[in-house]
This record gives sequence, C-alpha cells and structure tokens, in this order.
Amino acid sequence: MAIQRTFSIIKPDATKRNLTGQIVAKFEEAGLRIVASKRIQLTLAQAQQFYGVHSERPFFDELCEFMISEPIVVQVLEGEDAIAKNREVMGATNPEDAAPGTIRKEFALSIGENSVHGSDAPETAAEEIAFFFSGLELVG
Ligand code: DAT
Ligand code: MG
Repeated sequence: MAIQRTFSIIKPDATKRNLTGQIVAKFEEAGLRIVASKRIQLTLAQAQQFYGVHSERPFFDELCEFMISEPIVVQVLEGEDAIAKNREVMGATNPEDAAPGTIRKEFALSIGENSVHGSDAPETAAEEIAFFFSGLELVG
C-alpha cells in the first residue's frame, strides 16, 4: 500500500472537552503524520454541504446543528494506508461497537457526538481535503 492522505475532523464534543491533543496523539502513535491542521467553526451551510451525502437521513439536522455548535479541528493525515488506518484508530461509528483503545471507544459520548470524522475512500478523501484546504496549506 502506498502513502495516502486522508481528511479528519476533531468534532465539537471533543474540542469542547479539550481532547484535541489526546486525539492527535492517537493519530501520531498510529504512524499518521499531521500535514495540515486548523481550528475553525463551520457555518450551517458549510456543514450541510460537507454532510450532503446524508441529507435524506433522519439524523441530518441534528448532525449539522452539532457540527456547528463549537469549533472543530480539520486536519490532513498522511501515512501508509492512511484512510483505512485512520478508520481503524477512530473505531466504529457507534462508540458502543468500537474496539478498545480506539478514539471513539475512549472519548465518544454517543453515536452522534462521536468525537471524530474520517474519510471513507480515496475519492471522498480528495474531495474533503479540497473542501477545507488549498494546496499551499498541505505541508508534507
Ligand atoms: P462515520 O462518521 O463513522 O463515517 P457515517 O458516515 O455513517 O459514520 O455517519 C456520519 C455521522 O453521522 C456519524 O459520525 C454520526 C452521525 N450519525 C450516523 N448515524 C447516526 C445515527 N443513527 N444517529 C445519529 N447520528 C448518526
Ligand atoms: Mg462517514
């Protein structure tokens, strides 16, 4: 597997509880390198666009309101097989199903307030990185 880049969000439940550093440490321990990082607060329109794929789901409004409720940290992670590796470090969407040691097992509050987002495929990783970062901001 080649070196890949993936997109990550440290979500409002985690920034609010001052867990940014502990979550970044999990990425770094897994061999993922932070090649871009910024703290921002999304507008509702941005959250709705970012999560557009879920617009028909019953939890869409709740998800978007949650994502704008506090600042978030958006990052690009780089490493061997980074997309799958990040999903592994994150753990299952529902923290009750997440494996021990994963970010969601250790920090998530619920299926909605689950501390992190991570891209699920190379195409979505490329789209999500481009949504938040310009090429100049990616420092490998
Ligand atoms: P993931 O974030 O693991 O990729 P997803 O893409 O299926 O999960 O869903 C995106 C986010 O939407 C997820 O992180 C939290 C929220 N979500 C998913 N299923 C939910 C549900 N049943 N109830 C409330 N929020 C949910
Ligand atoms: Mg997803």
